[in-house]
Amino acid sequence: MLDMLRVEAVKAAELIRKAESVHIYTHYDADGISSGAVIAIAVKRLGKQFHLTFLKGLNSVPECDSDLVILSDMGSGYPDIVSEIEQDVVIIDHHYPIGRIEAEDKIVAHVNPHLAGLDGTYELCASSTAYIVAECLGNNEDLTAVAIAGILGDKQKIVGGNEVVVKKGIELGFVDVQKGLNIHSGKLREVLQLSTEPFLDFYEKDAELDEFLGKIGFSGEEEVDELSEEETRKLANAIVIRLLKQGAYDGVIEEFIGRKIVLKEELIKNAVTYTDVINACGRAAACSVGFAICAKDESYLEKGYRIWKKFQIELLEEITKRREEIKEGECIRYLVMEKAPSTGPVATVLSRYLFSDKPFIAVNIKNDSAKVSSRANPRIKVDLGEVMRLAAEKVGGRGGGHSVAAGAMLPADRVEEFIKEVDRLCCAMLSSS
Ligand SMILES: [Mn+2]
Repeated sequence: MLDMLRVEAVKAAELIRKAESVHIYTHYDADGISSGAVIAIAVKRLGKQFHLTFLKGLNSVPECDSDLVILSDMGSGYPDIVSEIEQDVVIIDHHYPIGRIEAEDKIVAHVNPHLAGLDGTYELCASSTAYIVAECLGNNEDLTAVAIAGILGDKQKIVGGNEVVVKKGIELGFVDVQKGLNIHSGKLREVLQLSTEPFLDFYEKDAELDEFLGKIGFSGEEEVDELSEEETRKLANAIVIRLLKQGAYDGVIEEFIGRKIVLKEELIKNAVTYTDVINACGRAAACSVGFAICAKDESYLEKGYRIWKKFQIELLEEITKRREEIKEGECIRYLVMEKAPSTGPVATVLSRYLFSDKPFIAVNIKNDSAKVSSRANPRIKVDLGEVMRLAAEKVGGRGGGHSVAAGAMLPADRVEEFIKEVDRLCCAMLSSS
């Protein structure tokens, strides 16, 4: 099924082999960091030097001296910028490609599942696509484990292309899928309290948590990884009931129940924790720590854990505060914040676990511009990538992304107009579906 994608991956691998120096530009989230790491490690194994730069987005032509530019988890949506790059370019991305890349004096290898007739929204992310390229560069099968951080980080499914990658990791002993729950390892009480995937709404709700634990016969001191099958089942049932009561999207249930993924050779074995730590490093402007963990540099592990815990508590504080500020449009829910520490993670949790019946739009105003994160789920028949693009264009901004997760940037003084347009577009899509 990956044949067409491999054709382009082979072309990318040829460009990488030919290049003397490589500069990788990647996104700062978990998928960006892990895809950047997969490619960087594969390049290093060829004995080549690489530069790695983490970007929030591809806003201008990257300046570099290397003779090959690799864009990872970005590039497909910016044909104008890619066209202006002087060097040969490898794009490893899963965002929907738009426009046409003009490659007059250079070679462009564009490895994107959408261009190979594959699903880039749920079935292949940047890191699993990067793994397909790494596979063409040598014996890099251990990097299947690193790629899992991108799959989980981008909330994709282990089906299609992702499944091919994960299965390879299992076959060769780098990944193990065991019966259990897809939650963090550690003491049950702390795991439930700090969890945001799934978000169980126990943060600073000790009495409620005590009651929850008491009802199913736990003290909270149990180690999650040591629960018996019967205990795990009991816990899972109680969590499902709680999730449904609090308004979670029911698709999240199958994501955390039944199996847990173990990365046998990585510094952090629990795949959920591995992903979360890398994601938190990205959000905390410490991408290099996340990268170091992907590259198995043990000296960064403790720092990574520290960053993660701090990030998790800040996120929970932010959720507690912001859920009171949510407004309702005709067909959407939205949140307008000023100088909030983050937009995407809050929008993700609120839209998945508390308000999953309508598209959710979070706007963060900083100085003159507003950053927008929008979220939906497959039950809501809207294409947020398209909504963000059209609504942002209308107000002099720029937007796009996936159907269930998209974003935009726009002038701060036009937020109101933008929200109205988003609402109108969502209503139109919902009524025509
Ligand atoms: Mn991605």
